[in-house]
Amino acid sequence: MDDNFTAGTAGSQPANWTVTAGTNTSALVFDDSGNKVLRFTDNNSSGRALARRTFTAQTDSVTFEWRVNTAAQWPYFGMRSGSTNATEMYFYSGGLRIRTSSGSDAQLAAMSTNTWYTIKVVANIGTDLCNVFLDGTQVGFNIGFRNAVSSIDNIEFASSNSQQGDVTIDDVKVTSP
Ligand SMILES: [Ca+2]
Repeated sequence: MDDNFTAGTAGSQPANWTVTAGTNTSALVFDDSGNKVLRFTDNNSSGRALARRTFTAQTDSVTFEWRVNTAAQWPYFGMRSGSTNATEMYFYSGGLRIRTSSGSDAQLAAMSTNTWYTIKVVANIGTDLCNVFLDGTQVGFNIGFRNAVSSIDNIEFASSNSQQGDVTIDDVKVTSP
């Protein structure tokens, strides 16, 4: 799966994604100076917009890569098996975080708001461990999944439930060996 949103229509929800948007939030294709992106707009402190894309279930390993530029705290990026999170990541307080199996967060690297980053997560479904790369530099080493799973079949992006602010996503890739 490889989606750069180029085929999308600005102002419309992206094709092949399931969007759930709370009051005063949206997830729409946006024309960013000639480059189409997926823009989450969130003006709700108790709701969010979420976009999910499903794919053929993978049982070996999955690589999930995307570019992100966030103005907001607590955007969410996840890999899932049905409704169970295998990986669950956030940006908060200047850092890229991953939620561990205990429910606490580990900060992997510094990140800034309003800056483009490429994040890549290589998930090994056999061992329930993942490696995380930020702009090509490995920042997470054999981190246990949020929950052990036997397959991965969808990814999600979302703005924050409790915070307001925009999050922009582009160049989403899901690959498997
Ligand atoms: Ca694009």
